[in-house]
Amino acid sequence: MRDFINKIRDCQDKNELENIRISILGKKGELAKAFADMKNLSGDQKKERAKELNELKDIFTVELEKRESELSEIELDNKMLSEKIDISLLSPKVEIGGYHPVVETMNRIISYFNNMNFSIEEGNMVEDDWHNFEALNLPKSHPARDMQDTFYFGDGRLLRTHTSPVQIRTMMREKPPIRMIAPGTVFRRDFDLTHTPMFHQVEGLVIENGDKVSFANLKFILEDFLKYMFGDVKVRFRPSFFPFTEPSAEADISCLFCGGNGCRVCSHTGWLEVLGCGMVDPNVFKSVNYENVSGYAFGLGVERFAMLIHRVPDLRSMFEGDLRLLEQFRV
Ligand code: 2NM
Repeated sequence: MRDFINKIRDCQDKNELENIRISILGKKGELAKAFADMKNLSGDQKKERAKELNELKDIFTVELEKRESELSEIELDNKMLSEKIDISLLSPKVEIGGYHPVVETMNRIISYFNNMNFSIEEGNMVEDDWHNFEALNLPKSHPARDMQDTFYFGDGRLLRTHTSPVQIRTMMREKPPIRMIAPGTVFRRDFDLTHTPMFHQVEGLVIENGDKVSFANLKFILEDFLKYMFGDVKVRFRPSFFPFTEPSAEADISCLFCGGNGCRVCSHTGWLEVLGCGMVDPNVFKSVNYENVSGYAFGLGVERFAMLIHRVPDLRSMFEGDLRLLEQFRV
């Protein structure tokens, strides 16, 4: 009997187990034989033997069922193992893009003036002499109109050299009060270490009826703006000249590289020039037929802002599309 139990427990295969079952419990199996052999026994012995054999039958049945379910489990485990799919395979790497530093800086500038209730105006990159120069008090002999600086199409059209024609068109389309900025691409025939033939500007214009707008208003908003853009810097205004403003000024911030002590970047002055501004020249108002108004205007180069904010030393890196630079601006 021990032999049969061991045989069942050692069995590794369901078919073999079935054969074992038949050899024990089958019609011609060992138990059937043992029952048949009882015919020679006397009444009491027969009863005793039958009880014994029935108990054996129960034991074998339990053992067989136990082994059967063990083998089923092993079979299932093997099946699962052999049919396993490796879903851990890596999918192709997804490259996530980001804004170019110039666009990001432009968006930040726009966001400041948008919050200050300025409208965002756009115009055309292809302009005419009147909107780009004449209306802005740039006399015919002014060096900024020189063939050297402007891309001309030869038919009276040109690529705008600043976004100021947008201000002119806005002033002619609307009437004061005006509170606008003009962000956009501009073009100049200039290409060296610090100049590229295409770059980006944001110019701003505020006009009110009467004499409500003063240089103090200009100073306040531009100082606030520069601190928003550059953080904890000092701001100063220096007298300057532009044909379209009078008086004119340039705004400097304390050098971001040396904190104002003087270094190569700020030419040992402690200051960095960041924008031009002034009170709109009366001749500009004459061009657009405005009377009895006051206003200020300003303009800045977005590439220069982006370079200073991100401490990028070479302007050309803003246009090369080098991923080693751009990857650092991923969102
Ligand atoms: C600057 C500096 C100073 C300016 C002037 C005007 C307009 F159209 F109102 F006359 N728009 N932008 C201006 C003034 C631009 O850029 C350095």
